[in-house]
Amino acid sequence: MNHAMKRIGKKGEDKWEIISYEQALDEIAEKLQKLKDEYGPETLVSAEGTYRSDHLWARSRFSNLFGNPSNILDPGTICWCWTYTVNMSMVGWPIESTAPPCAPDASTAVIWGKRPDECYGIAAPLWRSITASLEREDPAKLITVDPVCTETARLSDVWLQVYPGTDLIVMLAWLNYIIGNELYQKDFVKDWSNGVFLIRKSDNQMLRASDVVKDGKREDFVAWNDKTGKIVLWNSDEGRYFEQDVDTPISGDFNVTLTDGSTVACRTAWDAVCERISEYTVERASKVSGVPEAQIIQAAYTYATNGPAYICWGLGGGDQHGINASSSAIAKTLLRCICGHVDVFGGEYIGEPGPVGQGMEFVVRDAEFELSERVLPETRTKMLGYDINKVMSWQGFEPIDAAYRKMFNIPRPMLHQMLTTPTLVYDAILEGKPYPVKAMIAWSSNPMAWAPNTKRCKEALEALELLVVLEYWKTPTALLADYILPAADSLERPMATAFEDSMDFFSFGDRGSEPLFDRRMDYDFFRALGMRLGQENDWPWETYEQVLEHRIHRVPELNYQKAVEDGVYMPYPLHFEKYKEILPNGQTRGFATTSRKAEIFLTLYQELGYDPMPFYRELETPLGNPEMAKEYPLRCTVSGRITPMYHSEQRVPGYGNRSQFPWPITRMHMYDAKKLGIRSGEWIWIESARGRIKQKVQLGYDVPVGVVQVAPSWYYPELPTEAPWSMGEMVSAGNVLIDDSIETCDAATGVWNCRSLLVKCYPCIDPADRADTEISLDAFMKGDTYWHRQFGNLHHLNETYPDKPLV
Ligand SMILES: Nc1nc2c(c(=O)[nH]1)N[C@H]1C(S)=C(S)[C@@H](COP(=O)(O)OP(=O)(O)OC[C@H]3O[C@@H](n4cnc5c(=O)[nH]c(N)nc54)[C@H](O)[C@@H]3O)O[C@H]1N2
Ligand SMILES: Nc1nc2c(c(=O)[nH]1)N[C@H]1C(S)=C(S)[C@@H](COP(=O)(O)OP(=O)(O)OC[C@H]3O[C@@H](n4cnc5c(=O)[nH]c(N)nc54)[C@H](O)[C@@H]3O)O[C@H]1N2
Ligand SMILES: [Mo]
Repeated sequence: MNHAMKRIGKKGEDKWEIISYEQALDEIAEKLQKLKDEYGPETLVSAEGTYRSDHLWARSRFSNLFGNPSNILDPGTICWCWTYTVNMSMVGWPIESTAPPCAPDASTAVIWGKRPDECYGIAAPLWRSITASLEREDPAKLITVDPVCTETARLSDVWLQVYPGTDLIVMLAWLNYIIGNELYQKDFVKDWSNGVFLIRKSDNQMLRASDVVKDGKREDFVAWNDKTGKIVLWNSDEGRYFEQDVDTPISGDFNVTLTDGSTVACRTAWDAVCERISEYTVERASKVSGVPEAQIIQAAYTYATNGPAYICWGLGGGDQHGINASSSAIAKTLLRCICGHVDVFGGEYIGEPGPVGQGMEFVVRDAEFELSERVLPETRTKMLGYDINKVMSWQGFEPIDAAYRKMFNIPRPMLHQMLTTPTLVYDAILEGKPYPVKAMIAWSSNPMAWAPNTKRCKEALEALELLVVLEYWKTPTALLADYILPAADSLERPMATAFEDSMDFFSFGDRGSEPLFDRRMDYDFFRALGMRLGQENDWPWETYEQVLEHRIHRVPELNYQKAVEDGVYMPYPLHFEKYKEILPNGQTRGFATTSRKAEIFLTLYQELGYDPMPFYRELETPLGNPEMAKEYPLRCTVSGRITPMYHSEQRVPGYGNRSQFPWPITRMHMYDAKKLGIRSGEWIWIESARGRIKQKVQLGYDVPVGVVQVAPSWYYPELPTEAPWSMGEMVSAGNVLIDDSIETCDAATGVWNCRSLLVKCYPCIDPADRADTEISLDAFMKGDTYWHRQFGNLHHLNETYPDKPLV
């Protein structure tokens, strides 16, 4: 896409008029204003993709100033942004990093549902860190958890070949083994976690200081002090107990008198966690996950005892596990905390925007640009999903933001906490529930390829009154647009990023060239639109170079040239155990959470009405859905990154990438294929209760029997754009198979399930029609073969050509 285009035909008909970018902006602004006047600013949804640029804050800024409650349709709901959020509430930092800074120095690397060599490629920091750790004199132990035999699985000391979607029960079994065998760090639990706080035995409610003393605060907590044989109160604001001489047990039953004089039976939060975990024995996990008990034990033992370890962030490790998602993120960080791997050299690094409590001489963070504080309380409650997936709405954001501001003096980034699960966006567009959504700006996003239930996604996109798409290519999503605007690419723009405020270092870069043709940066689009919609005072930076200058203005040692030439700005070396630091104000730093402790018992979840401890449920599996499994017997995971494909990108023929991966590939075990009459390399149908698609099958022994792995994100740019071809948008798209019903999404976060579905598979060509079907001698002699029958079928030709009988 090199020019702005306006639709002149019917939606999807692919008829356009080329107009100037300015005209497009004028018209879009006018239409948006009209829709805003009629339906309110909440009628707009922004659809975005995974990290394509550092311009996400500009979308937040535009949307906040527009008066939108943050209606964002974003794959971050199943990709990192939600674990970012869960981890913020547990340890005050998105500890599950895309590239763990300590990976080269780790003693144990856990690659949980991640394909690091394919995702980002072998030249990228993550893969290099892993290989560096394996090539040390004291090589790291490598643990891989993946249903597929990946490259890391092959290199691993232990490979847990789980059934897709059963990871959580394995995590819980690790915890069970580690706690049961006392392999955890008691000191950390006692001194740095909220495990010592008291909860009511009857309903697990965390006791608050306001429950036990008259002028006690709700934000403060209650522990038992063995030194006095009485309760002691925890001052969350200052990160200390209100008394000096304190020794808090991590375990025990206590009777506590409340302000109303009644007595309540209590226990420590840690005891409740241990009780919960005791349900998940290694034996139980082994049966559910298909992983031998000995392997689960070996992995858990190694993780807990072999020194500093990290668990790599990966989509198979819970990100796309529907109702088990929250619990998976919680279980992983519980493991990190109790095994003492948090913020230690070689373990899980906790970053910071800049030195805490020592002024603001750090690079301006994304969150400072977003203006989240400008969104009014009455606007916030209108967010789609506000009361449904509360952790990913303002309800989860506000307490995390408060704790973050307190520690770091700046807001917590709202890109990407405030996201709406697609189902709720479809509902709003198609059913007007809870209010009509009429407009969407899709930038760096092809929801027709990424969002669940592709058919419903299409219905929703078609029903919009205004769809604006900012793109490089004419995608299936762009085909449904009213306006397509050409986007400038990464070489045509400068950049400054700490990866959505998740790192403490910054990456900078200059542009390689000015944008060609009429292409503009996404930032330019949001700014220009904002300028037309009454936001003139809030976009002072005309160019992105000026944005970058502003980013670095607080750091004396940086200027534009230096920043872009150095490429990386690391204010100081990695440093560890920061939670133990004494701050300039004399307080112990702790964690940037509401209690300043590591929240292994999630008070945020409890406050919002969710379970504060992890628990396992079956996803769509033969065990969970035995009836469905009769019709759809195979387990399916729609997953697996491959280089050089990037989501739905790199499929346009003629650039050298498509030739490497011409077709979407489904992996299947030999044994299943033999039973099903499926042969390697042929097209097969993959059908779920939602619909069916076709892909080419690759047979082998690298997936377990009974499991198929289907490739996501496929469409065919080479097919005609007009209906009914529509670039083959539904032919092989993995997400046609996916269930988007809200009950199958994680209640707290809206995460949907792409990794454990029930499907059936069958060849696209009826085996009877195969030209090379095997013929037995016996059948041949009897004249009972495919060939004989086909021959018989030719008799009608005799009638067609009576003069020349053929048969
Ligand atoms: N080349 C390339 N690189 C990319 C991308 C791309 O599209 N192409 N996308 C980028 C983005 S946005 C992301 S989020 C990352 C994602 O990168 P990854 O997290 O590596 O994503 P996947 O390869 O989809 O899944 C990882 C692994 O999970 C396994 N798996 C599938 N189901 C399960 C399960 O239920 N349990 C377990 N334990 N494992 C399972 C798969 O076999 C696969 O090996 O990659 C980024 N990098
Ligand atoms: N079943 C299943 N579904 C999945 C996944 C899975 O593993 N399984 N993975 C999920 C994950 S983790 C993710 S992140 C999503 C991926 O979802 P997305 O990141 O939205 O990926 P695409 O669908 O390829 O759409 C991205 C579009 O952005 C365009 N683009 C690239 N760079 C820019 C830019 O700088 N500006 C603009 N304006 N446009 C740009 C590209 O041309 C492309 O068409 O898919 C999710 N969906
Ligand atoms: Mo992603």
